[in-house]
Amino acid sequence: SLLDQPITLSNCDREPIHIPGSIQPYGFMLCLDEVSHQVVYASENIQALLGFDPAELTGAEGLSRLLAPERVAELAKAFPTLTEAHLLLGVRLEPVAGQPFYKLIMHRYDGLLWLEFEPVAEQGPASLDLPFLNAALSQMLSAGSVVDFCQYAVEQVRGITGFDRVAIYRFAPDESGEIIAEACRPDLAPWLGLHYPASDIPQQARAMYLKNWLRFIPDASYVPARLVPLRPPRASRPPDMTYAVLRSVSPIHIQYLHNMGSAATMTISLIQDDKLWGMITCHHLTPRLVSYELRDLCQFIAKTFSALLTSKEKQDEQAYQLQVRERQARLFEHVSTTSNFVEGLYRKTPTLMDVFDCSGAAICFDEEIIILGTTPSQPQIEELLAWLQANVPQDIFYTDSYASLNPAGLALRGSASGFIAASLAEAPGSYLLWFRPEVVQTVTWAGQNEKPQHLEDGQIFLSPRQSFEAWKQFVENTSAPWKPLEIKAAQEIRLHISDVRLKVFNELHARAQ
Ligand code: BLA
Repeated sequence: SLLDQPITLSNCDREPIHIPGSIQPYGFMLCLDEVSHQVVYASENIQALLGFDPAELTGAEGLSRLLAPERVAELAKAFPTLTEAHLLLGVRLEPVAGQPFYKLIMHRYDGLLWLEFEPVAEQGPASLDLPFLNAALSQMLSAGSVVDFCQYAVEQVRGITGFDRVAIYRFAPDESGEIIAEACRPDLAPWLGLHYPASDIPQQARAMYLKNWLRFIPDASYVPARLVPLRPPRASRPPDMTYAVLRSVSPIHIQYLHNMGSAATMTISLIQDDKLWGMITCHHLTPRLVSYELRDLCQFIAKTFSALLTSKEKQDEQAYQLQVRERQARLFEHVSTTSNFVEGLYRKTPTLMDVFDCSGAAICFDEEIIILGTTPSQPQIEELLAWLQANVPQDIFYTDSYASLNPAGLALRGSASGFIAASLAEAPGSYLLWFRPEVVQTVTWAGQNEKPQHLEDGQIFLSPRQSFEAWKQFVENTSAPWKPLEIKAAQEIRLHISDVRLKVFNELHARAQ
């Protein structure tokens, strides 16, 4: 099997996590043939939990070993209605006295009826709390920005579940992620703002999380219980646990959780336009059993979040657009009220670099270079101007990876891995420049300051540090991408300056005549 081989960043995507053939043993599992309703698989921990051999569940009367006859009849009625969606029932097991109360979570998938039995958690209310949901929804609707929206969601989920830490992890287009909101115990070091590389969550896991919104690991130090075939199964591979609650988690991820110091986690997908936008991730320092009902409530919050997300992102975009327009208008006012347009661009705030997000800007006009914020050095800017003149015919040019176009860009990663250049009309060699540094240098990577480690057998030690090194190579010399509205703003500034210069020129010309 794959796990007998050393795990590397490149074979991680191939671990078949949907068919582990084992479960987390805090509950137990039966799989019934969807046609004959006979028990095909049973988890081996039935022996330990209930005190009898799972083989006793074979035969037509199999379920009667577990449940009272009325209950078996009730289940049989529900079987035809099952789909991939979970159906939840409370059950008391028969005939052994002193059994804990179990919940039965059922679904249909892969030609099987899945019966998962989960012991009832002691803590927490079990029923739907409508006033809570109403208040939670009102709060989410009222959020004026994506960040507030995320903050409300993590506080709600922490309020419901009591996890030590609840965070929202948002994916970037390159599938790396950032913690953008967090609610945690005050004595824990915050993760807010930390970035994690894409390889921490491999592709097949991302695909599964689009189908199954919530994953729960109440005790990460569990020993998996095998799912044992009680009669010859139809498929030659273990059954597909994509929708199973008790699915045993990848041992690689379990190792990762140990290294992270997490004893229990719950993770819920946040999905936008059929893509994974992010995750609500909950961590606890000690094992923690959260009831199915409360997990369901959290899933409801995550689905509501997902449904509202696009409108919140639009709000952010509109607020940014408004801010850019307003600053641009004030910049134009400075330019119009100063005799020299160059001075209008930098003497008063907002300056040229304040209109949209950038780390530095330069006004290169008439052999003179005026710099604002963090920029390359004067000679480096001169070299850049020469490159632009020789290679770029467009009035507006932008890149988020200058080094991929010109090796000279390798020297500019701290200030200008990306830039926008607007040539000034009727002034060859004159440009306005906006700069952005390399992303790698502007974000904080989880585990960045840890030493990379290898296990003795050559396997990688699963800490964020290891995959950080791999990730870095992909994104070196790249800045954050320029937004269309930023490029448009640069274009408008260019045109405005052209207008102002033309007007001044015409006035001078008229006076001269
Ligand atoms: C899964 N890795 C995951 C999941 C998360 C992370 C959230 C999903 C777990 C779930 O839904 O229950 C990573 N968790 C994080 C990160 C944070 C967090 C970044 O809380 C930040 C705060 N993991 C590695 C490497 C490999 C790897 C290098 O770091 C492979 C070589 C594998 N991660 C891996 C696998 C899974 C996973 C296989 C799937 C686990 C499963 O569902 O079975």
